Amino acid sequence: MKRNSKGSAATPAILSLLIVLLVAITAYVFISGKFQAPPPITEVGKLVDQQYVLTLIVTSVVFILSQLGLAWVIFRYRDRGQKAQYNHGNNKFEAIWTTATIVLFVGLGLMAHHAWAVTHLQPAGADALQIEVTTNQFVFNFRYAGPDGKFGRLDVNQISPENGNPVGVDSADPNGKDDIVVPTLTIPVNREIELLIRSQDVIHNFYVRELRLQQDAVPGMVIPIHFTASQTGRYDILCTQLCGLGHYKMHSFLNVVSEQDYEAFLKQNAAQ
Ligand SMILES: [Cu+2]
Repeated sequence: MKRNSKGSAATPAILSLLIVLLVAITAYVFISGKFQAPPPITEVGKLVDQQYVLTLIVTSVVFILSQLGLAWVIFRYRDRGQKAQYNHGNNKFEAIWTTATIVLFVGLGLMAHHAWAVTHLQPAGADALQIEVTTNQFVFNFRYAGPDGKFGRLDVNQISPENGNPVGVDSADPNGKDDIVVPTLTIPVNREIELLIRSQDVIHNFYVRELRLQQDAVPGMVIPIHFTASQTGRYDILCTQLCGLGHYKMHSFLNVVSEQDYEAFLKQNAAQ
């Protein structure tokens, strides 16, 4: 069918402006800094943030240019009654943007490798303070080895929150007599901590925003993570796996305290 009539300029103009507006709102959300995560309290957390900002800058440039390009093309090539033109692609352009994308993503991945490796590939130091984290619907429990430095054996048949033994420390094991089990995590500042993460039922998660660390707790596995917090304070521990109806209230606290306060915490709980 032959057409000579021009299409309305208002439709492409509105669509182009809408795209520009959405780009501006998206940019504002990030640039305003109103939705930022709280500052990190570990060196690794700072590396993670640097990587995040770098990735955000690179992807923002691509996002903004491509969306503004789209807005321009929509208006520039609107229906003026002309014959529509098209082509079957351009191998040169295909090669350029595919290569650019590969270089960009592989490059960002390589740059992030250090932050990932120190957390996930390197084990904790030999003198790291070990604390066991046990999750179940819908609580966290933290176990310290006590003065002997040894965790007692666990026995599933002895799990009994009602009798003060939520993780099931075996009463027959002398190593377990001095173990401390508490519902909040207290750690000394500037000391490497290794958490041994377990679950008694379904998949849960240990997440502390300020540590920039998130690790699933998987039944049947003991998963280690390690970090060194360099700032005292009280931080939220959240479960970020939808683990059941009570998931929304599965929550605890990480208290990062001075060495003296940590000793006092151990004494206070050992006495009980
Ligand atoms: Cu959970």
